[in-house]
Amino acid sequence: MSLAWKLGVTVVLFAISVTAAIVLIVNLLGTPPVVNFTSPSPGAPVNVRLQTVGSFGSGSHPTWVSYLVRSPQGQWVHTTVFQVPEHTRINVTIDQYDSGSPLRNQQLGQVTGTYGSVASLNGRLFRVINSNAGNGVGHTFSIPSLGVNVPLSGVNGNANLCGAAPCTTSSPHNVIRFSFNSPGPGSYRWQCFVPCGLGFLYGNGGPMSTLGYMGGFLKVVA
Ligand SMILES: [Cu+2]
Repeated sequence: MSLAWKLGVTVVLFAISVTAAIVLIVNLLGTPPVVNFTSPSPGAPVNVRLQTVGSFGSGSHPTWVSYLVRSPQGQWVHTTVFQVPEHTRINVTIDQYDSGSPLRNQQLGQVTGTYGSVASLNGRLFRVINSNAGNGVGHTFSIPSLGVNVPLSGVNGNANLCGAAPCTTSSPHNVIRFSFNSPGPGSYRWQCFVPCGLGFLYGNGGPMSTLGYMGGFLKVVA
């Protein structure tokens, strides 16, 4: 092996490792915090509360739609990553503060993968939402690998909507509740399937493709 060849290989390997290090650092820095939910007693249901806002209102993307997670201590955290125990009933409450629109795919108007394949909207059970009527659907909460999909009804767009997170229940909102069983340990991708990234190509860029806004991970631990 000539010296030039050795040098060349060294330079290439160095470049690859530097690139890998940069990618790793960017990813680590870009990962939103994890909110950890534990059972009050072994096997007992876990209560998770989320909110969806039409515009986050501050930070690097104030105009973006976003989910937030309320910590067990009652603090709203700007993240979409939360952790639950395995094989446990997860009771989810979502305060939905955003307006809605008709779904492009009506199938996403169906509630699937939850206890009884139902959810409740402001206390009333439902199995499907006709998004072409009323205020449409603002977002969905969907965990594709678990078959979970819940459409979140929009609020009246002409109302005085909350424009900065965290929103409080004094702003117009819908309360959606449902339960599902957590699976075995792993990291499960969840996301909204309404292309709600206003101003991005087909609505699928920006918040739709950024962790911490319209998608995240359900982390399940033993
Ligand atoms: Cu959305």
